[in-house]
Amino acid sequence: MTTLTKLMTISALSCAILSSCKQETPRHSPEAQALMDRLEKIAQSGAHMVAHQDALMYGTYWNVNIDGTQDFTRSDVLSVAGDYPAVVGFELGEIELQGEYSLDSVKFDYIREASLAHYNRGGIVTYSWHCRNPLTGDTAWDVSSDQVVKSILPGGAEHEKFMGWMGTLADFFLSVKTEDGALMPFIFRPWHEHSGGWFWWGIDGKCTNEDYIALWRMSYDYLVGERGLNNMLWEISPDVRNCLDGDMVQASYPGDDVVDIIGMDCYCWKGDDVKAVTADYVKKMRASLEVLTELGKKHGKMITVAETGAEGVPNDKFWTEGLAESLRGFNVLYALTWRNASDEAHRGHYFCTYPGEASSEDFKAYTQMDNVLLLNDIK
Ligand code: BMA
Repeated sequence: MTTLTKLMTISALSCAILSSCKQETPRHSPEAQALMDRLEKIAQSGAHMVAHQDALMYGTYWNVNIDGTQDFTRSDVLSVAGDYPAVVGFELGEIELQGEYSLDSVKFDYIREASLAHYNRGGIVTYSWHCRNPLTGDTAWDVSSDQVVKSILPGGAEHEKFMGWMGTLADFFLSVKTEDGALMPFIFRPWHEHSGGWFWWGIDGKCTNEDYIALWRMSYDYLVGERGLNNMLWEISPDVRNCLDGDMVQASYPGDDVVDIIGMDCYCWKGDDVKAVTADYVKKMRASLEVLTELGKKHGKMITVAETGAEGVPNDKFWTEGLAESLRGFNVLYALTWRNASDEAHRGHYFCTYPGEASSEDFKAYTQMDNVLLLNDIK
């Protein structure tokens, strides 16, 4: 080999090495890393962000799909507290069916626009996905078979079909672009409440820990590795039921390399004695947050309350006596109250407040506490 040929071979080899490095998707895009840094600062401050599901799509007595007010400026939190929630959750269930509307009758086009509107105002977006049952075609709550996850893993009969569903989800994510053309950074929270047995991906009888981990990692490999979606932070959020079980979280944990945030879903249940019910909720939240804090430390992850609230807010002091009391002293990034449904069929299915609602004054007082952050507080 002449010196020249040697040099050419070496340079071809280093090009090959470099280009293979280039093809490997970095864990986080610069925008996702900036979001991560921003969130870490907030998490360490001891304050937590107010978060509300579908906040810009509808509220108890309004709905962008119906009212035609598609500038996404309305929110029940804004109407009561004078500012938007810092974090807005959006639900992508049924995007896999390739229709125009989500399972909650929200246009996907509006979800994209509202996400960007919130992002452009300085807010943070999180997406959940109540994906249909790929084996039966029924809803996410169809737990008639314990073979669903197995059937969509590589080699399973529904694998191709399910990857097509993931493809549609990826297409949506790839369409959410900021003004400068970058993919909008966001938090993705798939396969949630997996500690229960009410979703087809639940480890309580519907799928094994191993298959759950395989599902998570397959989702990650596809969305990030194959589709290049490294603009998202991955959040896992088991349901606490009586109290978060740390061993359960460990056994079903997909790995530090594919998780950025560990959250928990914890609701306040119903009962005649609203004060006693609130006290139970506080107890359950605080005990679970102890466990979550330890898990967060162990894995070096931020922690959140990914879903919470009391349906119909029966205690008009729920916010100060329930939520604020639960979070006191913990370093929680955000607490997301579930949706305020607007349709007649779901009347009473609200978890936050709205103007004139019995707990609205208390909600306002809660949002005025020093450690509670609305949108303007995180800018
Ligand atoms: C549930 C309920 C349902 C809704 C689903 C997905 O908790 O609010 O009505 O369809 O979340 O958003």
